[in-house]
Amino acid sequence: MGQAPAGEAGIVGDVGDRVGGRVTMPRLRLPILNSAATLTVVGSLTVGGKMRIAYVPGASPGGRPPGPARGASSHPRLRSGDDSNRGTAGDARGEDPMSTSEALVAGQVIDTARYPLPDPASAGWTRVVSRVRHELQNHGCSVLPNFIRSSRRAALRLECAAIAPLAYYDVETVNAYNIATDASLPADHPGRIALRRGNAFVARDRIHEDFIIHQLYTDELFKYFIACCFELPQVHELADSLAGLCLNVLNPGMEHPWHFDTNEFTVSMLTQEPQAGGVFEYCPNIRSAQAENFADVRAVLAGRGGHLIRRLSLRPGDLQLFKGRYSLHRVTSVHGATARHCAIFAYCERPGVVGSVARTRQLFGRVLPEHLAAEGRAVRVDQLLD
Ligand SMILES: O=C(O)CCC(=O)C(=O)O
Ligand SMILES: [Fe+2]
Repeated sequence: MGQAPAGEAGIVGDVGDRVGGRVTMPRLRLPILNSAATLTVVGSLTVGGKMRIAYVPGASPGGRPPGPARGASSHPRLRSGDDSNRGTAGDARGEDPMSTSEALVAGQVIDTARYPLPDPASAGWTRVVSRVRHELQNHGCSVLPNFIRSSRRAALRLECAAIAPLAYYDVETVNAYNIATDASLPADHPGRIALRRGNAFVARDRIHEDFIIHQLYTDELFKYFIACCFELPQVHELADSLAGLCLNVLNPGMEHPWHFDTNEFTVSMLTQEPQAGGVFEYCPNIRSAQAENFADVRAVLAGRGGHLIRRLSLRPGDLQLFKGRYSLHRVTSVHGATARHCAIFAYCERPGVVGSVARTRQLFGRVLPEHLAAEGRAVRVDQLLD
C-alpha cells in the first residue's frame, strides 16, 4: 500500500482535533426527485460505531496515481461513455466501475423486481428512493427487505460465515459517545455510564472481491442509489483497505452496546441471524446537532427509556440505511448457538478517507502504511460529543 501523495493534507479525526463550523454542499438535483435538504458534510466517519477517520483530499488508495476517484457514484448508466468515473490503471482491485458488468452484478445479486437499481430512470427506482428518503427524514432509518435475491441469500450467508473466524476480537470498556471513559464529566453525564463491548470485525482485505458484499460495495449502481437515498451528491468507498467494508461478528453472549456513530449515515446488511437476541434497537433522533438531550439518553442507558426505543426485525439480505449520529442505537445480546453477522458498507461523501492509526489498531489489531500516512487534523461540523 502506498502513501498519500506528497503535499496533500491529511485530516485525522480525534476528540481534541475537531474544527467546528457547518459546511453545506449544493443540493442534490435529480430530474425525477425533489430533494429539499441542504447537506451537512462530516469530515469524520465511524466504522463499527467508533472509528474516527482521516480525510486526505485526493489521496489515492493503494498507491495509485492521483486521478479520478475510485468508484464515485455519479450517474452510472446516465453517463455511459464518460471516462471520468472509471477506475485507474493502478487500482489494485482492477475495478472498471462503468463497465456493463456493473448492471449485471446488480441484476444478479439484487432483487431488481423490487429494487430496480439498474434502471435509475424508472418509476420503480424513484418510488423506492422516495420511500427511503421519507423514512430517513422521519425516523432516521429505512430497511429494504429482501434486497438480495432469494437465490443468493444462502451464498451471502456462507461467504461471510467462512471469513467470520478472521475477525479481530477485543473487549473494551466504552460509553455511548466513544469518548474516553475516564473523561472528567459531570457526575450525572450519560458519558459516565461505562459499557462493555466485545469488538470483532473482519477487515476488508479479508473479504474476497467475488463475495456478494464486496460486489455490492463497489457497484456503481449501488453507490448511486445509496447517494440518492441519503440525498448526497455522491458517495465514495473509503480509501482504507481495512475499514471500507467489514463484517461485524457478534458471537453468542456478545452485544453491541448503546452508542452514537461518528458518521452521519451507515449502510449495513445482516448476513446471518442469531437464534435469539441480536436485535437492532434505536432511538430516532434522540439528539440533534444543536442539542445533546442528555436526559433522554441517560434514561435509555439506565433502562428507563423504553418509550423512546424502536426495534427492527432484520432478516439476512435486508439492506439497512441508518443515520446513526443522532439516533442512539445498539444490538442486544446474542443468544443461542449461532453468531450474528452484519456487513457494514462504509462510504464517505469525500474521496480519500482512511482511518486514524489509533482507531484502526483498535478495530483490526493492525495498521497499514496508508493509515500512518494520513495522520493529521480533523474537520468536524458540529460540537456534539462523539
Ligand atoms: O451490527 C449492526 O447492526 C449495527 C452495528 C453498529 O451500530 C455499528 O457498527 O456502528
Ligand atoms: Fe452504530
